[in-house]
Amino acid sequence: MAALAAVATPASAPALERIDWAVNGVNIEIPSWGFVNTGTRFRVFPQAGVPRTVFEKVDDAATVDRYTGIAGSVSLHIPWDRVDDWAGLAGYAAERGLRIGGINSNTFQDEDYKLGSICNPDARVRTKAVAAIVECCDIAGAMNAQAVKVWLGDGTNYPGQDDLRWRHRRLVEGLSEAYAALPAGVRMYLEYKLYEPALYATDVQDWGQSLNVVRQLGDQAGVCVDTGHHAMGVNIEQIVALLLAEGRLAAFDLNDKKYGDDDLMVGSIDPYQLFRIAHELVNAMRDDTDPVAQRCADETVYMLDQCHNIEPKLPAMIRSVMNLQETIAKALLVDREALLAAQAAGDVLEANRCLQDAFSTDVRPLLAELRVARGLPADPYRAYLDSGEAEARAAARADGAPAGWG
Ligand code: RM4
Ligand code: MN
Repeated sequence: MAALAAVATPASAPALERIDWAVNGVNIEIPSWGFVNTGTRFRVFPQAGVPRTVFEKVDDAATVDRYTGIAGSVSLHIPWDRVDDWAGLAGYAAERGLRIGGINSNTFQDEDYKLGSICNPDARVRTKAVAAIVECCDIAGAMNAQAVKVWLGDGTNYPGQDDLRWRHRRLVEGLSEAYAALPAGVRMYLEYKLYEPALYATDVQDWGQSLNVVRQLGDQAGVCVDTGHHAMGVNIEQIVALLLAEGRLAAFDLNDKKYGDDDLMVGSIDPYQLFRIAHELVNAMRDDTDPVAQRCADETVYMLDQCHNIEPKLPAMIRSVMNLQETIAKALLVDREALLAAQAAGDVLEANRCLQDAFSTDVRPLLAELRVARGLPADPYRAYLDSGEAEARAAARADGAPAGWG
C-alpha cells in the first residue's frame, strides 16, 4: 500500500512533489518477448543484437530498468523462455535487480490446439492444455513469481463449427482445474481479446466474459486488460473503472493501436486515452471512500505487451516506459478536490477542464529533474542511444541464433 500515501499529495503541493510517484514509486513490467525477432504474418524483419537466450532477454529488461529506474520486473512466456533451473533464472534476474512478475501460458502454438486448447472439443487436448497452464503455476512457485497470466487463442472461425455454450463450460472447467494448482499468494490473470487468431467467435472475447470467469474461479483471479484487444471506439477507461469498482482489475498489457492488435508503443497513437485510463487508476487510489477500488488500483500490475517489428527494440521499450511515466505523472496532476467539487455542482465544463489541464501540462522537465535527483539520466532514451551499448550488444550477439516467437 506504499503507493497510496505517495499519490495522495494535496493539489496545493508543488508539482514536483505531486508527480514523485511516477519516478520513485511506480513499477512497469517488461515482457521478455518484446526484445526478440517478431513481425507480422507477412514478414519478420530480423534485427542486430537480439537476445539468443532467456538470460539475454533478462539482460535487456535489466537495461531498461537501469536507464529508467522504474522497470523492476520482467514477465516470462512459456515455453519460449523454458530453462531447466527456474530458481537459477530467478536468481539471475534478482542479481540484475529484477523480480519475476507474470508467467504467461502459451496454448496457441501447438498443432494440437488448432481447434482450441482448454475449449477444444477433444478431451485429450483439453487435458494437455490444462497441464500447460498448471506447469506455469509450478514455475511461478519455483520462481517466486507474482502471477500466472492466461491468454487463450481459443475460438472458432465459422458459425456452427463448435457448440459455443459447451465451449464456455469447458473453459470454466479447464481454468478451474488450473486455478487449483496456483501456489499460495500467486494470482491468475485472465486476458480477453475480441478476435484473432479466432475470426468468428473467441471464447474469452471481452471484459464481461473475463470477469464472469474469474469470479467463478476465486479470489486470486482477476482480469487483465490488454489495451490493444478492443474494438475501435470502445471506452477502455470505463471498463477500467468498472473493474476497479468490482475489485477485479488485476493487470494491464499495455500497448497502442490504430486499427487491430498492432502492439504499437504505449501512448504512441492515442496518448489521451492512456491518460484517461491512468486517471481512473490514480483517482481510485486517492478515493478513501472506496476501499475496494482503492486496494485494487494499488495492486494493479502495469505490464507492457508490445512487439517492435520495424523500430529498434530496446530504445522502443525505454521510450514506452517513458511514455507511460509521463502519462501517469499527468494523471497525478489532476486536482481531485476541484474535480469532485465540479462534479457535485454539475459543472460539466469545469470538471472536464480539470482533466484537460492536467493532460496538457508538459511534465517532461519535472520528470527529468526527479530522475537526476535519483541518479538516473535526465533523458533515458537519449542516454541509451548515446551510450554505445546498442553497438556493443550487437557485436557481442553476432553469433548464434536470435530468439523469436517459438
Ligand atoms: C497475445 C496476447 C498475449 C501475449 C501474446 C504474445 O495476443 O496479447 O498477452 O502474451 O499475444
Ligand atoms: Mn496481451
